[in-house]
Amino acid sequence: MAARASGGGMAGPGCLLLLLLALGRAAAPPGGMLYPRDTPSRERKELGGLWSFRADFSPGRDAGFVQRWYRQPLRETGPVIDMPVPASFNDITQDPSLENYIGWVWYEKEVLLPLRWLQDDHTRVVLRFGSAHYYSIVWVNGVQVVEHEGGHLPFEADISSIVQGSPGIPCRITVALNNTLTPHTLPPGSIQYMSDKARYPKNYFVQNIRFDFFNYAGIHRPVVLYTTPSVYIDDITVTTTSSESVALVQYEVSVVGSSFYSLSLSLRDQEGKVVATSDEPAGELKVLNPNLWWPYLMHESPGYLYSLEVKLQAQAAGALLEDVYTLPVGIRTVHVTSTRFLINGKPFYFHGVNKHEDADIRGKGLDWPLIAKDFNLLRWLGANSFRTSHYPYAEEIMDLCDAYGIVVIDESPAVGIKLPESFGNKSLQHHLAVMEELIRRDKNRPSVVMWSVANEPASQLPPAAFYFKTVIAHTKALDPSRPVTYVTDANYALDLGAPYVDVICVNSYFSWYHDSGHLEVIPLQLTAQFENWYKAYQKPIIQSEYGADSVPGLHSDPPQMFTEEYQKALLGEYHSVFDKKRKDYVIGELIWNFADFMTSQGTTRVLGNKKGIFTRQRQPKAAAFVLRERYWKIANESSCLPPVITSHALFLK
Ligand code: GCB
Repeated sequence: MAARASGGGMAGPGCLLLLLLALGRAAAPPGGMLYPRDTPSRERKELGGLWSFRADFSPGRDAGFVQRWYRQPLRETGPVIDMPVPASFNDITQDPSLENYIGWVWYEKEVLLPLRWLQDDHTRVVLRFGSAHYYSIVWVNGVQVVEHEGGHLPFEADISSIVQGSPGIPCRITVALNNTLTPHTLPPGSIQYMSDKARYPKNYFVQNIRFDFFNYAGIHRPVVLYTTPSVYIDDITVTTTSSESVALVQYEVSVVGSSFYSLSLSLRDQEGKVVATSDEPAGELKVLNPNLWWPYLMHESPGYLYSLEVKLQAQAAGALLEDVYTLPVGIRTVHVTSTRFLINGKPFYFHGVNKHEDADIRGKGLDWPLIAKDFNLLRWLGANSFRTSHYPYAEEIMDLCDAYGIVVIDESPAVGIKLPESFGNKSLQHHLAVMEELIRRDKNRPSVVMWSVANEPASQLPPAAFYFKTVIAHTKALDPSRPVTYVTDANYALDLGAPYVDVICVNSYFSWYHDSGHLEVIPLQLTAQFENWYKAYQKPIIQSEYGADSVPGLHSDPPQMFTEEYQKALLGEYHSVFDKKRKDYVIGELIWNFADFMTSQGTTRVLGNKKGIFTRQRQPKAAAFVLRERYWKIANESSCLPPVITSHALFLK
């Protein structure tokens, strides 16, 4: 895709230098970062709602740091507006300069904590952000507690010593957030100053990006405060293997705060019956006649989850502390052969979608009605899988994939890596740290069957070979239990990273970006695409993107580009080739895209990308019905269920 410029603004050149210097932490921050849950020993408090907000429009975008806005309530340092959390800030007001803002914005929330959290030395209070895009610095009562780079993964800080020192007064949380992308961020971007004074105002600059979605920014996912005892379960890692009659759940528990503790673990089935126990920090739980975790439409009760309850007892300064954490566990295996993708030993065909976290008004902010609607649409469609294009999705979404049996290709935010400078050591170190954060977050999820380390990097450039060899080897070392891929652009004849992936994922847009309007070339070109890739690598192939834009309500027969008929006809041509090749080594098809989504403005985008089979408001276009018929047909052919399940299976769960 061509470079895309988003936004425009005026600021002194010095300000961005300040930003670039600030960005650059390489290692993943420590800690297990288990998802905060209410348990008998832990409480959580949601901080969603309206926060105070100000974008720093000072010429250097640095007034907040110069004047130290974090030292007092934000309203005392200038005007503030109400900003919802979670949400992107871009589409909340009528102000175009906020929609396209680049630089530091400031958020603040004051919250009163329960006294019982503050009076007990053995209680740990943690502040956690599900995600904030892109670079965050957080203060509590004026004291900096955490910095985090990256817009799609959680981060947290132990704030006990700050809040316990001042019980009874509200705790003030201040966040400075910067959405500037540089050649070394993920995704990368660059700032371009427009120095031609005849054409641009003084100090004018734009943010250039080479990915095709709007660079929404803000506190995108839930912010919570939660407690644990001072000796606590920091992390749990689970992997599973199974035969027909016995499964083994290998686990490891890590504890922080003391070396003197005892553990008790029990694995319960969905009826609450204990099926295995242990009191070791690491080991194997044996489950007889296991209920396996099956994908949606492959079994009448997909997404079977056991509960692993971990109880910790420890002595600390004369007190007996107890911590309890319960982790959902799905028992399943994943294997890749040269022609097949096997889940629990059975061939799995990905018939699914690519998505975005994207909607009117809230942008990329987590929204429960939208999440519920999307899962209902996925199941209506008969989709058994999706790829988290092009960044990790919210943990709340991933939880539902685990529970409903929706299979996930879990993608890192490495999209739009096109410039040689984004393949250097600084970018590489950051990419490795992001893979660590992603795997730490999602390693226990049965729905995640493969890691995707990037989308359409310029993998024909010489540094790509070393770069991807390193990222893929690191990913496999972190998680030997799952295959790894990255998603390649069919246009790159030479792909230097492909030798290292387990599955070839390829995106192509025949009769759209090439041979526009000529649907008749698809059979030839798509067949050649599959045959060439298979001949070169003998690895199974997923068509990880294909599609066409359609403006809902636009019609023409014979089909013309941008009509609903053209989108339908293009899909039909692709499907005939898939049907031939899925007998051999093609193991999946993921439509681009589930729904229309917002992009930067440009001559090829009409209020965003219109390749959705649903509109941005989640209404079906004609193509949705084509896909629905196809997916249910494939499900009926390949499932282990009695033949002819209908879409009423939707109501099974
Ligand atoms: C692609 C990209 C995706 C774009 C899509 C398009 O290859 O991976 O992010 O949105 O093409 O519609 O151009």
